[in-house]
Amino acid sequence: MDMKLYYFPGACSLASHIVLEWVGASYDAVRMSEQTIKQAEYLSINPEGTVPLLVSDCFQLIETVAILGYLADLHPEAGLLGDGTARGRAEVMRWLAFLNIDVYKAFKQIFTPSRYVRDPAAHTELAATARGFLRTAFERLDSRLKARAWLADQRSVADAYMFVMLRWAASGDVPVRDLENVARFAVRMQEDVGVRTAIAQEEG
Ligand SMILES: N[C@@H](CCC(=O)N[C@@H](CS)C(=O)NCC(=O)O)C(=O)O
Repeated sequence: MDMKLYYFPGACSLASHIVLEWVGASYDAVRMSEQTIKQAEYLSINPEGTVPLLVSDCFQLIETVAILGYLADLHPEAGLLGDGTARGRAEVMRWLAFLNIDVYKAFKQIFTPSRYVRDPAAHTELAATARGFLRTAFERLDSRLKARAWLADQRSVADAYMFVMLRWAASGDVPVRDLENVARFAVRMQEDVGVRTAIAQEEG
């Protein structure tokens, strides 16, 4: 059975979609929406009601970090978790953790502030604080990319995830345009065939 990736456009599931392309997997992409992921049919396969969900041989996997790791482990030849050394893998995990825990959570405070504070009057302040945090986070990513093309020593799953966070920077009004190394990274990703294919499938 081909793998199935459940996604909705613009969501963090794009990172898994890109990695499916990078490893050359045979898969179906199943388009969902913010509404359909809360309906009984989907909740019966993913009670969390979130994307991404990867279904493979009756094995159902949620959590982006787990899915990215699983796909990379299925295709070690793609080298998306480093060069096969413990140190290479640790470098990838370092950036993946930073993106998934710190950066992702800060974006959630901009996009879904009511999950963090009840008082609507506090939402603007929460989003402004998150934007400040994110600006510093992207400066850190920019300085990391100063003398290198990818976050780790070679292209990895962390780059796919960072690309999604960069797209969110535009929709979440986080200023990153002046960060030259980040801008070069964005162009490199936008020109990548796998990235283009995943985006075309999601937006087509
Ligand atoms: N920790 C999960 C979070 C998954 C998640 O919250 N995905 C978002 C889209 S980026 C979603 O499905 N949101 C719908 C909701 O939380 O109701 C991961 O990293 O995969």
